[in-house]
Amino acid sequence: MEQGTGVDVNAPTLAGFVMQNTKDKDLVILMQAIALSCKQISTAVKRAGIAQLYGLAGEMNSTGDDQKKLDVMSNDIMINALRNSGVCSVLVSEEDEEPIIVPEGMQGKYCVAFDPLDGSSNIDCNVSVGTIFGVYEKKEGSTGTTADILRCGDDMLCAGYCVYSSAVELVFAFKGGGVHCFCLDPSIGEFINSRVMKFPEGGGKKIFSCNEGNSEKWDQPIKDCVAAFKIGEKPYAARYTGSMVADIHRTLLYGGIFMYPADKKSPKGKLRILYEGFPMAMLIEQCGGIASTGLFNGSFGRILDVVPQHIHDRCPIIMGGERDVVFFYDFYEKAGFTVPKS
Ligand code: FDP
Repeated sequence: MEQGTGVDVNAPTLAGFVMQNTKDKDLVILMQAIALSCKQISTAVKRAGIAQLYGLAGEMNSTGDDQKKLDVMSNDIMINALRNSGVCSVLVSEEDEEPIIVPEGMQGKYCVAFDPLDGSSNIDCNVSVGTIFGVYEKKEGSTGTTADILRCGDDMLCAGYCVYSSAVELVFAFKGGGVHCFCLDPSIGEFINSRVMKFPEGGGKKIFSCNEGNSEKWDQPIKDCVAAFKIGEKPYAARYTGSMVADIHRTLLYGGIFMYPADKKSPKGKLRILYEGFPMAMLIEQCGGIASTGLFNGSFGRILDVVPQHIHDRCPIIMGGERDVVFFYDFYEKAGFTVPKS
């Protein structure tokens, strides 16, 4: 910090961090494009009331949800930034039915799946929303096709999210590395490395996070597990914003478990694999937690092992600290299922 000025002449910026850790200039360019998008989306979210951006755009997106004006704008922001970055070949967005193949002359080695504005049902009431992304490297010799991105989560190179809240924080990890948080410093318009993310020692706060309105359709062991969260001398606290980014951000920082399980009506759950399940699973695992599908197609597996068949495929999600996911597994074990051993 330069004395008396409040200016850090050696600010640990996102670009500097990526460069130092990877020496990959293309990845620096990619992260700069994502960071620029997040800054623009954050500004749009903040000005939504003034700029009349609340409300529906009048269409439905690829997965059948009503599109909000901010959804459409955030999608345009991401696509423009990534397509023009020169380092991407295939883009998959929650808002677009088909993958976007970058024109040949502008292609680069990365493929990005993203949800430009997740939690959009919360936009109009000013609850936190976010952007989620997962990055793959194009297969050798590929000219950029869907096959470059329809791969298991373990093939992802890096992943992250940006949460638009009282502060704007971008959280991301390289495969196999730690999880780092960058806070947007509005005075210089840059994301600055602010903290390392890790599950609290011992599991942290006992919090469960799910849409209990769906409980009638859940398996009996999930119903039993959630009932058990609520009893005893020190029951779990219930926290659910309905914005995955906000719920996962809290889970990583405070501890607890987030669940969007399969149910009788939706055997694949609700959340999308490529741009919700995979990026969050990578961050949860690298923070020391467990990211499971719960009971899915007859068994329990890691989310990162799933191979999506379609770009908008869904999978059930049970993720959080080890203490709490193991607690969840116990109810299936008691019901006679074979569950993973940690
Ligand atoms: P939204 O529909 O508002 O965009 O998949 C999107 C998502 O929000 C997640 O962010 C959130 O966790 C979940 O859906 C909420 O679903 P429910 O409203 O069914 O609880």
